Amino acid sequence: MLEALQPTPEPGWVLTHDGYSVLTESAVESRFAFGNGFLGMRAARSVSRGPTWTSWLGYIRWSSWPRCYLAGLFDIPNTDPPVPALVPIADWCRVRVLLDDVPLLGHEGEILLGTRTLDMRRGALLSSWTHRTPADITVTARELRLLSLADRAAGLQLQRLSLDRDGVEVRIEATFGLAGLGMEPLRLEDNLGAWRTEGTGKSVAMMGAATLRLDGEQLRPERPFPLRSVWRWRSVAGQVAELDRLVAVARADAPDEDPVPHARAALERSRSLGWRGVLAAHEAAWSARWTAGGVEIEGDDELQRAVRFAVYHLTSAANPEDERVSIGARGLTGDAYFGHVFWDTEIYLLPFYTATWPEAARSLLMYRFHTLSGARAKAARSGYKGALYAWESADTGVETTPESVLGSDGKPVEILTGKMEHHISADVAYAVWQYWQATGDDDFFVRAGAEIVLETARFWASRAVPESDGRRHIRHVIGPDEYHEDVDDNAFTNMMARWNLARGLETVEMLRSRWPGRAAALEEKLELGSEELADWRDATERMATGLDPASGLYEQFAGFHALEALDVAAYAHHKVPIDVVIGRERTQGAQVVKQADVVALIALLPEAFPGAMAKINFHHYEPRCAHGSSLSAAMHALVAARLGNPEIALRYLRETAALDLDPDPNSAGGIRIAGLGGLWQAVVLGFGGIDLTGEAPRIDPHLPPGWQSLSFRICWRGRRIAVRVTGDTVGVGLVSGGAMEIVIAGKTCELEPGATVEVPR
Ligand code: IFM
Repeated sequence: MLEALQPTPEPGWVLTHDGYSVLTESAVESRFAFGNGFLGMRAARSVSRGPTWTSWLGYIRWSSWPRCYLAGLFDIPNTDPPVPALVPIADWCRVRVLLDDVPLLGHEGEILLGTRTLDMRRGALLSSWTHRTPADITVTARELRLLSLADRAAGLQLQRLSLDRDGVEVRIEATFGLAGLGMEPLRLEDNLGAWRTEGTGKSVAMMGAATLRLDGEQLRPERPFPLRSVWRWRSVAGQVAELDRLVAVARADAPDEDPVPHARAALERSRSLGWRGVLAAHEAAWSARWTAGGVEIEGDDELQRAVRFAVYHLTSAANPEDERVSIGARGLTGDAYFGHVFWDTEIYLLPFYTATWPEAARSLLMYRFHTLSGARAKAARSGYKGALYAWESADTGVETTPESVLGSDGKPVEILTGKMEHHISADVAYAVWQYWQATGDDDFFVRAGAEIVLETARFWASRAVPESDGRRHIRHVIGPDEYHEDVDDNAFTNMMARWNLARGLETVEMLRSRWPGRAAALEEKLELGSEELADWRDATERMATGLDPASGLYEQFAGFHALEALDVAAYAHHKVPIDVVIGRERTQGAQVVKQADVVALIALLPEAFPGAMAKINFHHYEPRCAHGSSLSAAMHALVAARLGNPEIALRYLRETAALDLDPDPNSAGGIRIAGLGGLWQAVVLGFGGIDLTGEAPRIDPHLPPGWQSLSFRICWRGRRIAVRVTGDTVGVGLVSGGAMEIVIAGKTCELEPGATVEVPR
């Protein structure tokens, strides 16, 4: 077992945290979280943290927030307002150690060593600690925990423990902590637990199988209670106890479905492999993902580590096998935002999955297909046609944004994003289109994607109202810049809407010419007639855009330029967001942007910024941005990199990297995964200069000074391509798939299977 507990030796593949602080523990637990898109687990200590059930936190801080999440397991808790939230499942890694009947607890005695290591290469959390108890017994232990990427229902825990004393009564309990919190028990027997959510009628089954060996000899457990194995022995100094625990988890979404047989089958699979087999399969699955999605930077260790951390969490968050779930704003690493799904997924995460893991991208988009009915209902309820996706979405696609939250003064603050942040509908359509372009997955497009594009286009035509000035306007919205609410003609929203309408028209044409049967069926199902299509055309032609043709500048929304000019940089040193410093009212009256808005539009629709327009708009809006969201810096980095401004790009990239890698207490609620997706985009799409939107991929890199090389792989229409950019050359190899064309630094090249082309930069 000892070998399995050793971290990958290369320092660039591991993150290490020593010690323990009540102030940062929760953030460390997020940062070092591990998962497989079905299950996610925070990196809380498994042994010595003690119970964590206190509820009143007036002047006491949480030190630890142990949580295991199961994607899609939503229920509505007793909160006000009542919005669905992920229900935690049992903490299957909990181990209690009692020495002479005294529990080993972190806040008692002295922790001589306490190190957690996130082994990103192996997708495993490793720990080692040495704890001297008040009775002067020293316990030394090492641990590995993982959630299998090879079999998403499976988890594994290995623990190796020894004492420095003879004659101590040792008692080890492998339990399931917090079991059934917020759910009603259905079954509790032997090594099986099953629970059901109270409101939504979903259920979860968990099974465990634990073995303990003492100096290699298996010890018989006592089974005093379901889901608890207890071993006792009298210690001999230096004697090694090795615990291995397999766990299996299954979810059922309907009240008449039983998850137990699925959990049982999963446990059987793991048992037949044994823990070594489970570990080996998991490591092989991670290795395959690193080959497909890894990014290598020579010449910048800090960003190398950051991009690896990003790929680690992005890989841990997705599940290509489940079309009914998507990725929440904090993945499965924390409670913030209750597991809700935002535009973050389509705009910040999808590019990574589309380019490196198309199966995962497809599932995420299918989630939007399965939640179309929720989006249709929201549009209809708001008086519009087509599909208006929920700003915050859980499992059904119904809008789940809380209508108000408590402000710092204890008074409720109305949340308008659920009512007004409509660009989400175009964002979903955008991701569908990007995926389809890059993968050529016609089956997806014809079966699901086209309907999303058509229904969202239909929404925009009903949303953009013709007015007496001859334009169609989209009033009363919130753009990505959420500091300004209830604005008219947000350029991001209107331009994305126009793009969505144009793709809707293109979809109709394409379906009619390539898949006439499907076109007829869809047009009939959606009752889409020529009059409506003419209206879409009119909306694309007459959409208000806020563009001043003389200056080339888009106005972020109608009236933005007339707001108070503010020296945003003067507030950069504050630890809290600018709207807290200057107040909500002043923020709303000022030219201060919460996050990339027009700048995000430059990234998404570069064709809307010909010639010098991209630079003009970037340099206008960049100084006005206060980066009050974790999504912002990465988008600025991407645009700056594409514009060939590596200095600004690197600055924003380092800011993004710091978000969850630095000891920032804001990570306590989970890692900010959109920032991580943005980081990958800034490196690969920005510095790497990848563009997968055309009939052939284009590569136009902008390597920053100091980087000797940048290497990564991407998928394109069934092929896998390896890219290596150096200061002088761009090398591209076709790793798998048939011959293709690729445009490298403006030069069209033929790529043959197995061959590499190298083009001078
Ligand atoms: O979706 C974002 C939004 O753009 C800014 N606030 C946080 C949300 C979730 O990450």
